[in-house]
Amino acid sequence: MKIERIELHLISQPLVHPFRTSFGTQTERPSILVAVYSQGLVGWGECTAHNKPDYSYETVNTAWHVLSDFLIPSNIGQEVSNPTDITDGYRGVRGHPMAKAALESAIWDLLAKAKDVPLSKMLGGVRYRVEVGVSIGIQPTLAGLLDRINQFVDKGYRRIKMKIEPGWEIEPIAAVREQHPNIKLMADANSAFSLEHAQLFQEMDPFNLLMIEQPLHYDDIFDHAKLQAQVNTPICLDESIHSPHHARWAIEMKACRIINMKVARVGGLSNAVAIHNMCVDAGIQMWCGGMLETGIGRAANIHLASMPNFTLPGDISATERYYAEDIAEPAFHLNVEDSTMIVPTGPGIGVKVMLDRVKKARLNYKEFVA
Ligand code: OSB
Ligand code: MG
Repeated sequence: MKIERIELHLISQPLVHPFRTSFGTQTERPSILVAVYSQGLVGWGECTAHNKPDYSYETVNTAWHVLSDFLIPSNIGQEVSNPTDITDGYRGVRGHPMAKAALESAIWDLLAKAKDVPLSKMLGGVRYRVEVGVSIGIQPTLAGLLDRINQFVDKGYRRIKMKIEPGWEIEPIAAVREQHPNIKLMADANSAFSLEHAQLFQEMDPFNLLMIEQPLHYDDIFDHAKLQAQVNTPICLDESIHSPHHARWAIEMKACRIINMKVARVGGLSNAVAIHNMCVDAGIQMWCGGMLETGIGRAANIHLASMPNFTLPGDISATERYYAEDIAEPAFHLNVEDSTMIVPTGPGIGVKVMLDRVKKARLNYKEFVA
């Protein structure tokens, strides 16, 4: 099918609760929504870059630039029958995985809709429901943290991820573990520590954490390998894995036992599938990460998490945990009996984008016609 028209919508939605990680606090979530039109169908993708280059070097402005000036011009008017048809045009563009993933995901959605199958089917998904958890930001007080975690446990979440940073680690982890001796608990440092903190991570071993996520530098693999050799708790890499190459290096160097898969971080679903298959062969566990996505990105994440090697609960929470009113319907809810979410069964990502809401939240718009 021919890519007839592409739209970019830059929106911003307030988060229902501020989200603090070691790199900063988010109160508003910008997203670039990419819509690809062909034969009366529309495929949607979401770019998860932030306003600031904090989680990664990409921002909404760099992604807008790379999409508008390089990626879209190389794809508009092109015939596509397979998602990999379009990534050929990306070879000349170094880096910028979040920009690439947004457009590439929209093409996957479009092609799945053209075939009239759910995205999960195109990806080789094997589950109708996926296990999920919730990611809890750094809180002003310990009492506040326990309170917030209890709220989510009461709602039915059975896997809790807590954010850590230097000065907010052992004490809050110990306090949460004391209150919830058996819950699946993990800590995400978002690159806030260095190898000199190895002893601190050894002290975490007795808390029986599911994993420690991205303790060291955002582009490091080498030091993570040294740290993993010194701690019993599995290390999970998030920020450091940008492509199948990085995944292979991390696996061969034994830098981690688990990989957090974010489509945006690895430049698209095709790379996500390649890393998934590499992890199957290497015996590396995976789970689906989150970037506070709108219903578009969250839907894609749920489809992805239905693949066989996503054996650990994902950072995929109910819509109400992020937004008062999201731009896609239906909203996602948690199944309280087993802390799961249902994989949408409609064609493509299986959610309906509410254009009136997109327009209400919109800060910028651009259209490209073949
Ligand atoms: O490190 O996993 C992370 C959100 C923004 C940027 C980085 C991260 C996160 C989360 C949120 O932890 C997970 C979610 O979407 O619920
Ligand atoms: Mg993380």
